[in-house]
Amino acid sequence: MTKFKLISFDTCPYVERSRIVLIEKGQEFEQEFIDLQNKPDWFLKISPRGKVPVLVLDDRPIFESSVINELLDELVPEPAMFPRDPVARAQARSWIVYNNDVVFPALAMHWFARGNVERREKGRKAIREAFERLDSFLASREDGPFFMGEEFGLVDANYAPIFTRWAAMREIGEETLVEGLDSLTAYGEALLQRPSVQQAQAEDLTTKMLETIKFRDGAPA
Ligand SMILES: N[C@@H](CCC(=O)N[C@@H](CS)C(=O)NCC(=O)O)C(=O)O
Repeated sequence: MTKFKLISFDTCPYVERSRIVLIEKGQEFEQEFIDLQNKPDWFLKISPRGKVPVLVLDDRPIFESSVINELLDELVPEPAMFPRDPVARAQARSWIVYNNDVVFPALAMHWFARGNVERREKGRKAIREAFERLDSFLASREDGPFFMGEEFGLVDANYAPIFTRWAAMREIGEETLVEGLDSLTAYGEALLQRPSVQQAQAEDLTTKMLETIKFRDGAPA
């Protein structure tokens, strides 16, 4: 029996983050996929916000991807995915909060604009601003190729789903959002080469993303 059970949704980027961490930690895990349009009662009981991922560990549910990932790093200490130095660790957490609170909401605004041109434009502007900020941090660090240096860590698991969705952004002509941002582009390439990032992504993710964007575009605003 596997120790970890992840309540999942195929294309969810937050679930993808936890899958990356479980793979990096070499853990076998079970996944239970649920229909987010028709959430089962048992799920609503263990997920106060009705969101995936939820990690179920010995019948104890943990929600919020960032919390799940820190827990996994504590439970399975090797390979360590957070810097040991407390200041660097705090810095890593800060950039995770930045991604959760700024970058992902901007991406979601763009992807789910539902044909609302003004909303899509607002999302695009917010993405570009956030990307410029990330690029300047990445350009200022002393070593790479990952966010906090040579080692792949929790910040990287947090940011990777942006880049696994980038092929879909290219398809819809949004590749200019990274234009001139060389450090961010190089960082994205390093993430996409990571085996855990490749394994964690949903099959046919690009096609599914494009369908989602199209479906949302057709839906009433
Ligand atoms: N802050 C949460 C966000 C999770 C999230 O938004 N998950 C989406 C799917 S990608 C979800 O479950 N949405 C269902 C809903 O909001 O009804 C995390 O990091 O775990």
